[in-house]
Amino acid sequence: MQKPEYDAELVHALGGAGLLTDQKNNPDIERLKDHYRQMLRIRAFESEAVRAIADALVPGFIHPSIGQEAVPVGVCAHLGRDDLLLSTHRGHGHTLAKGADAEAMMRELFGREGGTCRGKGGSMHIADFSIGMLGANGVVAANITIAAGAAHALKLRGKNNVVACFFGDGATNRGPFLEGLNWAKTFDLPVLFVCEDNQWSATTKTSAMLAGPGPLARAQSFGLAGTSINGNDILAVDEAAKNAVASIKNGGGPHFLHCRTYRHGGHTGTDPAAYRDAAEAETAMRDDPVATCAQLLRKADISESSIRAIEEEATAEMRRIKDNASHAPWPDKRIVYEDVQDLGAVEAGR
Ligand SMILES: Cc1ncc(C[n+]2csc(CCOP(=O)(O)OP(=O)(O)O)c2C)c(N)n1
Repeated sequence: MQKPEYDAELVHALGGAGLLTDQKNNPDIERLKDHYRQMLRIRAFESEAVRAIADALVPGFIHPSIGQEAVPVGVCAHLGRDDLLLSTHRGHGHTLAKGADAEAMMRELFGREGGTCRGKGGSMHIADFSIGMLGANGVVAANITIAAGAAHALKLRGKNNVVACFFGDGATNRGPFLEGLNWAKTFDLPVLFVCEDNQWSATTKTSAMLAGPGPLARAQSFGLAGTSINGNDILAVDEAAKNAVASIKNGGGPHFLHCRTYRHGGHTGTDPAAYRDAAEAETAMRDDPVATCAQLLRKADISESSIRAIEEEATAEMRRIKDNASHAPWPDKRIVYEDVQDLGAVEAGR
């Protein structure tokens, strides 16, 4: 499904796509509804994917981002088709928000024909170059240096596009974080680094292994401009991403967005997160991006039935998609030898 276009007249009245003023007091309702829809689509997609694990439909691991939906939705609302995206092991939300076909993604999770990567990659390797999505990545922080490289290519080609690179708080403890940010700032490359700080690195509390004041300070130490925001507040993410993308496109160099959020479930779709303090989880989950957005819609006098209709539509879409994907055929075994880099080695049986 394509990302919906915004109403042209409305966009014109607001001075251009994404250039919204005074969002807090006077939010653009159609835009807010669209954010709500996209967040619910992500949540419904992942809820169906988690159910599909129990149905033995998912051969590999999945890492749901339920609870973190405002970050990809608010950021990707400012990306055009020719802007690029680098994602992580927890990448469904980023990929959907960039406009990927949800059924192709579900087929990919199930290893079926018609999957984003012809069923050969699974959740952690989804890529869709047709929408500028250069890849999820199962190697923590490895996408950061790839993003710097992609942005360098854009700059050398004289393109006025940005690369959005999402990663977790745990990734900021790895070497590629240093390498990627250093390179991006040295050459003033068009990268928006988005740290989704959900406080956890798999089963370890990130604060237990983080020296210094945290990810934003690390980015600032390289000279990057940046901000720390409540990543569960869709308006805050929308506003911060708007400013960051505008600054990058005006030649301001790389930008760092530190988004404080929370992973509602465990590390993977089957992890019960028993290592987590129940009181911490309960408090954090009260700041739910979807519920907060629904509240904003209510405040703007959107009826309960309209709000529910958006939710029901997203749920129905993803149920249908899961059902279709579960009936999709398996790929022809021979395609395993296609799309591989060193075909000579494969053919020689090495
Ligand atoms: C280089 C590397 N080390 C370890 C792992 C195992 N691993 C997978 S996800 C993860 C935690 C990553 O935490 P964070 O970057 O905060 O992302 P989050 O899972 O919270 O989205 C770890 C340690 C890995 N995939 N790659």
